[in-house]
Amino acid sequence: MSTFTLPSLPYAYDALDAVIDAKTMETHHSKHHQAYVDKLNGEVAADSNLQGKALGDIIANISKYSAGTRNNGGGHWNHSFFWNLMTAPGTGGTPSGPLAAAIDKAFGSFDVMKEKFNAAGVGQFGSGWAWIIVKDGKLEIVSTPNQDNPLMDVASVKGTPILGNDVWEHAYYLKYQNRRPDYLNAWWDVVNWDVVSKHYEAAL
Ligand code: MN3
Repeated sequence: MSTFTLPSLPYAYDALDAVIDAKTMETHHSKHHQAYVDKLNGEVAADSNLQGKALGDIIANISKYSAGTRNNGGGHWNHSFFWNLMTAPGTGGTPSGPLAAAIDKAFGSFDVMKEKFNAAGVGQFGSGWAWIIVKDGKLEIVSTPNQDNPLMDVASVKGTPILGNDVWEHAYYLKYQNRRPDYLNAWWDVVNWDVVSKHYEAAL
C-alpha cells in the first residue's frame, strides 16, 4: 500500500543553481525526500491508526505515533513545503502588502527579520529547520530539531509556518561545506515571496 508520494518540483534541478547546485537539489529531492516518503509509507502499512489519515492530521497529533512516523512524516511535510517556497535566483521579489507590514511590525525591518532568521538557523544545533510562523496573528521566528515542525503537537512553540529553511547538512554541504551561515545568507535570493504571502494570508 502506497499512501504518500514524492511531489514533483515546480522547477528543474538546476533552476536554483547560483544558490543551490543541481546535484544537491537532485539528491535532496530524489533520494532524501523519497526516503522520507518510502519510510512514512512503511509506518502507515504497519500501523492501522495511520491508515486513511491526511498528513496534516498525522502531524498535528504526532505524539500519538512512533518516532519513525515523527521523523518521516515531518520529513515529507517539511520538504513538500520547502520546495514550493523557492524560485530561480533573483526572481522571487520581496515581501509586499500585508506580509511586508507584518514583518516590519514584528521585527522592525526586512533586514532585521533576515538576521534573526539566519541566527535561528545557525543556532539550531545539529540538524533541523528555521521557520517564520504565524502565532496568535503575529509573526515569530523559531527553529525545530530534526524533522520536527511548528505544526506538531510536540513543538515547544506552535504556529503555522509561512517560510522554512532546511539546515540539515544534506541541504547545502556540496556547495557550502561547513559554512551554514553562507548558505542561509545566499538562500534569500531564491525565496518566492508570492508563495510566502499566500501562506501568511491563509494563516491569519
Ligand atoms: Mn532536507
